Amino acid sequence: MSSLTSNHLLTTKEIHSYTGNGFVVPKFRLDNSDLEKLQNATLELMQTYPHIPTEGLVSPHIFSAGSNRPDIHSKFLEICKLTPLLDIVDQLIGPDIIVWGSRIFTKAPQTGRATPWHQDGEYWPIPPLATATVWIAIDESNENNGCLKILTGSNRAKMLLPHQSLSGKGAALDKEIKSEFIESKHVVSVPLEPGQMVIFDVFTAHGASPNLSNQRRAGFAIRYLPGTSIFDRNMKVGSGQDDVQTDLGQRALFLVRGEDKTRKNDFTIGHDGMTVEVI
Ligand SMILES: O=C(O)CCC(=O)C(=O)O
Repeated sequence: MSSLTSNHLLTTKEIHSYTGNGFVVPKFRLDNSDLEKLQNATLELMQTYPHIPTEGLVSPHIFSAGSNRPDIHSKFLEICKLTPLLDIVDQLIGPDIIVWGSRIFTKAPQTGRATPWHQDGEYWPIPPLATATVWIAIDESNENNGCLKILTGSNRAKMLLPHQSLSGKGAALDKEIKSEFIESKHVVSVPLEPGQMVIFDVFTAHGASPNLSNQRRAGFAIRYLPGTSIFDRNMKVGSGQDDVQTDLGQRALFLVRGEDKTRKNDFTIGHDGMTVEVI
């Protein structure tokens, strides 16, 4: 833990909300300067890579081939490494923390697509399956512009629900949980103000409605892996989406706190700016 005051830390009740309901909205939020940094970096990212659909800005914290703007990428990495964020993540997944991914999820006004119900674990090559996602609101995110929705308690069994393919249907993700597993009485919406965040587990089912409003809805999701899990580049999972390209085999990992307890994670791959994924 850092030597800051502990005001930003989760209470025991909030930690129980994460383990029992699958998510928590901490009282900590980005201060104005970090929020502005995130908002400006997002704008610059979109202006620098206008050919990438804004829903597909994957891992902007990594400086990769084709990029001539390391300064933008380092701003995202700085957000990933904020001490209060790491302190909170430490409370949820332990003191050994690896950033293995991030993504900007933007829903443009009126055209932003729904996010199909899914569990992230369905897509990720991580044994044992673990990750806490910190999803930070860049814009205000509410019922009208497609805030995140969560199926409370879906994390508890630590099992993946049956997903079906959406391939070729033009959906924002290429798999969704079969609808009979989404009981509306367990669905909660998570509206957030800019700079606020929701943290959810790798087994937590979530989705979002389309953005039919005139207000953009963008969020920055950071993926934190405990040092007791392996990011396995040989595992064949992932997305078959054609409008979002990712190469998990070349993904750069960043040890941001503690140590890699598995001693099997490779922190050299993808750090040379020569990878072809991401942006
Ligand atoms: O922002 C969204 O609509 C989806 C976010 C999401 O699926 C994720 O962060 O895993």
